[in-house]
Amino acid sequence: MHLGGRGGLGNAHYLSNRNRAPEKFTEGRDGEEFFLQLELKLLAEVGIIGLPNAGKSTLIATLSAARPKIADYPFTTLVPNLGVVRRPTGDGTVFADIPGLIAGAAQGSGLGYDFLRHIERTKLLIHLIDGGAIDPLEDLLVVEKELVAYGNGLAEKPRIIVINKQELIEPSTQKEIKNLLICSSGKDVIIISAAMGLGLNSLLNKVWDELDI
Ligand SMILES: Nc1nc2c(ncn2[C@@H]2O[C@H](COP(=O)(O)OP(=O)(O)OP(=O)(O)O)[C@@H](O)[C@H]2O)c(=O)[nH]1
Ligand SMILES: [Mg+2]
Repeated sequence: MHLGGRGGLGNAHYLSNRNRAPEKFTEGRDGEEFFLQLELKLLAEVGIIGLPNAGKSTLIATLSAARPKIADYPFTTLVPNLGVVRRPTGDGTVFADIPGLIAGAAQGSGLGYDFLRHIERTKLLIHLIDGGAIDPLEDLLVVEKELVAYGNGLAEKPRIIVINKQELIEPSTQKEIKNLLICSSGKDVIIISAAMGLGLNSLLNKVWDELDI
């Protein structure tokens, strides 16, 4: 960025009755040059976080008019997607789907670190876990560890834990996973299928409840 310096005084400034043709003037000052780094943080009220492939983009696509890329491989989402979700009152609430987090994200691994700062200003996190994963509890812990490592209050932010891909899991296994996650996190856990549209009302009711605190 370049800021011009103060202008000098021209000879007209020194014009007087006694000096009708002044030759005096003063030099202008040099300008200043400096670099400014401006950072834009997204303004979303709700952030959707989780490991790659958990179904975060599928969820925001189901809940809003956002149409992010969805695919069966990790790191499909490279930049955050915003979507507006309608409340029962008709107001819109902005949700952000951020790129998948992996172990070490807070130290710069994967894509998630750059985007963790975007959720610093959200009021609530939806922590999505693939219920069909080999070890959903481990998946919960990996992301929780990153929230703690990143700091800036992310670990203390209100967070709803959500198991996704319900229709892929046997009902008895659903209960088992849910109990494990409740015991580990001390929080209530909701099961949904973002792809089939199951459990979304329960999830949204919880979101609106939490946002009204
Ligand atoms: N069976 C089933 N598959 C789902 C569900 N939700 C998402 N998927 C699938 O899971 C895969 C990953 O979905 P995405 O929405 O791209 O996952 P993501 O969490 O955004 O992934 P990244 O952007 O890579 O972090 C896709 O093949 C989806 O179709 C679900 O409820 N049930
Ligand atoms: Mg995605």
